[in-house]
Amino acid sequence: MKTVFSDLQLAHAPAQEISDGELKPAVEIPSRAEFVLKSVKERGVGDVIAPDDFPVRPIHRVHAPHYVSFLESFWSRWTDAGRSKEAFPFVWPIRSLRQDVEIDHIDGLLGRYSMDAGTPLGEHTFKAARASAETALTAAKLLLDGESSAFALCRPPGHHAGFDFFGGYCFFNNAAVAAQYLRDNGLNRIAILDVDYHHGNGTQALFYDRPDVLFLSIHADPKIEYPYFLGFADETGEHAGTGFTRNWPLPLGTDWDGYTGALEEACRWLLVYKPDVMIVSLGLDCFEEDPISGFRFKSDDYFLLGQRLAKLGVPTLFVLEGGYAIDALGTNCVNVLEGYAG
Ligand code: SP5
Ligand code: ZN
Repeated sequence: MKTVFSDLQLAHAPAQEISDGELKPAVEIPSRAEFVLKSVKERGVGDVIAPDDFPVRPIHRVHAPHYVSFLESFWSRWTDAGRSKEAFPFVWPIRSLRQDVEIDHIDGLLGRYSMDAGTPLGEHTFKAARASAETALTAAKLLLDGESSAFALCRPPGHHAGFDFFGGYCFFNNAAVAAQYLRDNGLNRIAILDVDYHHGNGTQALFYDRPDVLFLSIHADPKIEYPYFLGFADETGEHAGTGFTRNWPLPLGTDWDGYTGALEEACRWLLVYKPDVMIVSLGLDCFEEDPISGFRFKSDDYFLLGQRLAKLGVPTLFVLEGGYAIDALGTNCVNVLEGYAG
């Protein structure tokens, strides 16, 4: 299986994040990607290739052009305003505030275009996020060219980012950009299986009313875990997309045995849907030692996950999402890929 990776993705290097009422060292950091890359090379997963250049169009197919421009121009506007450190949003246009005013102040814009205060933006965030999306696009192209699987080593991750907002360490929704690209290049049915510990709210929202992209997500119960406001079992799609979203919220402490029931149900939906390609939003934060998560996967369980997905017999694009137990991240990730490859 080929891996797609770009060094530009390392340029987004947040120092701190807001968590538990404190500024703490950021967990979504460049070494995540470096550890995964190291394991991919050491364990001989396959060739590692750099992404192709893409026009911005495939990103605009998923994200509002004004949102893309906001990210692109962010750093110069931020520094023009006299700021020099990484940025955190701190005000949002919620219910009783007006949603319809045109914002021009950079602090207002940060709130307009975000969902949380836990996602720092820096000088190189746009460059890295764009490279991350192009990494996913290049991997998608490998499948169009006849490969039966590919691994997009994406960073920053993507599944919390939506049409016009960032959050949850995500800026462009890499899996969604890849899915739309596959649709735009002749494939009819795409399934996204999101196994990140957190619900993929951005991905779900992007495809909620569409039957051509099935969204399946297994994650920590949003009653007690980020992102809190989406990912409940009664969210199953709307309009033409009714029935094409499925959510399996699971309790804190879930281990592999507790997970397999939901995974089997998701696999049943996948077999019924018969996608041309399955995209796996591959978060590795269900791991027992993940510093911000509450599931109990062991490293060996990730082999089993890869093996189970291989049994579906569907061309598969793996897109890296979360996972913050840095030391084990490469091992866990390549365990999935090896389990899949057999
Ligand atoms: C892609 C991805 O996995 N994004 C996750 C974003 C989670 N952001 C919220 C983090 C809250 C951390 N709370 C710390 C709990 C442990 N004390
Ligand atoms: Zn996550």
